Amino acid sequence: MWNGKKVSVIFPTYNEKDSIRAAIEEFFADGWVDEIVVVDNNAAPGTVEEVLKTKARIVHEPRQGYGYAIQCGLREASGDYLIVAEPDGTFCGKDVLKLLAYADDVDVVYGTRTHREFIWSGANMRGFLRWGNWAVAKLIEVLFNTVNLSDVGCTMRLIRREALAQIQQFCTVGGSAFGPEMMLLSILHGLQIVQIPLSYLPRVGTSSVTGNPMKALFLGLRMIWLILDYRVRSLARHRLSGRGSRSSATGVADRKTCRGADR
Ligand SMILES: Nc1nc2c(ncn2[C@@H]2O[C@H](COP(=O)(O)OP(=O)(O)O)[C@@H](O)[C@H]2O)c(=O)[nH]1
Ligand SMILES: [Mg+2]
Repeated sequence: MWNGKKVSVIFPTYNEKDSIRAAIEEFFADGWVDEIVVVDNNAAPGTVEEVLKTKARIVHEPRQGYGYAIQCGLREASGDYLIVAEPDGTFCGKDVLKLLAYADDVDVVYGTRTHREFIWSGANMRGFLRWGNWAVAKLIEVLFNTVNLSDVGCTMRLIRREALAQIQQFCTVGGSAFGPEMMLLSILHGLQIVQIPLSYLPRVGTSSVTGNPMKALFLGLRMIWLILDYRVRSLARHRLSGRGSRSSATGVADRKTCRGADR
């Protein structure tokens, strides 16, 4: 509980059998988190048994993919503040407090993993991955004339329930590019956002996404395509709807009234 608001954490799980129990216990440890919803996305054998040893609730998402898992978790969680993270040891439970500290002021608090001081020794956030995430985030920042962004792939974030209600129906991405889609939707819908540095630690077990450089490259290209697609479509809709004025926050249309993001 934070300032009278119920706090939920959503953990998708696919290949985190050896870290998920410790992650759940760590995220509950400081007392801010009221509920953890684990989304079993056809997870590795033994994962469910590990979760059953904790206070977390399990739901199952049969459609394979990070985006489907998160969308399921966001539907199932009952909190006022909804925190998405990963149970693979890369994020710290104590960083929940960093997100909550901004949650009373903005609608969505995104994490970033590209600040050198917060990248732990051995974490998979060096060289190409770090600068690639930074560059694609800058692409969003420039194309959408939005707030300072420095990471497009950080999966730890907080969204307020009312803010989620504005964008939830427009989510389309079932795979790993769901994170940037949520970011684009929040910008286009005029939500107030901020991005803050979070600690990034070495992963427990094998990464099935950015652990492979070729997979990471293709995911980066997919994200760039998504960003350009959203930019072109939202400008076209804006033009067709005849709105001439630009919002200082989004550069697209009036805040709170823009529905140009549905695809
Ligand atoms: N690869 C993969 N990850 C999934 C899937 N569904 C949910 N996830 C979650 O996506 C997150 C990212 O995967 P991970 O292997 O840690 O990749 P990394 O964060 O890029 O190293 C993890 O929390 C997984 O549990 C899926 O179908 N495939
Ligand atoms: Mg991970």
